[in-house]
Amino acid sequence: MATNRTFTMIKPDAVAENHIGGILSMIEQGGFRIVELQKVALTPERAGQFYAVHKERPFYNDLVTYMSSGPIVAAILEKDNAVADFRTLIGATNPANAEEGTIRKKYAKSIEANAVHGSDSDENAQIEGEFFFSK
Ligand code: RTP
Ligand code: MG
Repeated sequence: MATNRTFTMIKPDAVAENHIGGILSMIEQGGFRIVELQKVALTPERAGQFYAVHKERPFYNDLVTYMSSGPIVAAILEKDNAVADFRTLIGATNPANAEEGTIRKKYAKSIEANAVHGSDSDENAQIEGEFFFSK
């Protein structure tokens, strides 16, 4: 089951600019089924917890400030090969390097305000999904 699921967030910039519908539409068009969906605001503490893996990175404090700057949309998605296929659909972290047809190419504004999150492994998809949606 877990191998067919991934976790995503629509980040604060994309929510603020009314791109929830456009992004969810690209996700569904991409063959993903939305299993869970929730709009929620992260406190700096929760955002810091979510991205704790990046604690030592130079962009960590900015990232926490950004991710708690406004509501996000969290979702669990289902599809064969979900984690890898979703990373392909969202495109490169830096939108300058994102391919045509990807969510970040269309909606990301910068390497930080890059519209969406996608889990990077089955294990993290499980952990991140449980961070928002209790089992
Ligand atoms: P995500 O985890 O959000 O799906 O993004 P990702 O795997 O493509 O990138 P990652 O290396 O995990 O970085 C997490 C998020 O931190 C912000 N970031 N800012 N200023 C910078 O150089 C920088 N680098 C990364 C982005 O919001 C990135 O998505
Ligand atoms: Mg990542």
